[in-house]
Amino acid sequence: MAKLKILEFPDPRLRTRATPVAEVDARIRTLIDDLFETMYAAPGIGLAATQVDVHERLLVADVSGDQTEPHALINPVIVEKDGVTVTDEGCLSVPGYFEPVERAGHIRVRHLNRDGEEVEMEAEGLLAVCIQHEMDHLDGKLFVDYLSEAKRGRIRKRLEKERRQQAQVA
Ligand code: GNR
Ligand code: NI
Repeated sequence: MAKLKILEFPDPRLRTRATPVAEVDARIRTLIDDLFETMYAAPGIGLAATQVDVHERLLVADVSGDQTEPHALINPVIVEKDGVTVTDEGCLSVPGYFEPVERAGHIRVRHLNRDGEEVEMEAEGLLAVCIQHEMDHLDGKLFVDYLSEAKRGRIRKRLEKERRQQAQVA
């Protein structure tokens, strides 16, 4: 198992559109294990492969709070969505910022599981929000894209400044 480095906004690699996983093999299962380790260590409730600079359609999520409900979704597609919910979202790639984002409140997602089987799952509440947030990452989209350009610009400036200061002491 390995903890991976998480890319941070405005890194242009976060804008990459991921391509489908061709085969669920040992490499993909190792990547899933590493995504869980990285997500739990952060700590976070979800992580997309895009965030660790792997541009394949794969995400993990666990909103249980005690690491008891791990979900790994490969090539996910939303086949049904309804309702609207607004959540204060954060992102491990935008550390320190939380802003309200509107999402569907209930979704049905078709995907491959870690055994390569095509399955569907339903999600609502925070898990539904998290899966939609992760699927956005796979398309190169971040929650800050739903905010005003002014707000996104301020966040980008502050994160760039922090990064420069970190580089000075490192
Ligand atoms: O840890 C995370 N918390 C979170 C809170 C509200 C809405 C979405 C999320 S996902 C985030 C982890 C992350 O950045 N996943 O891409
Ligand atoms: Ni995120």
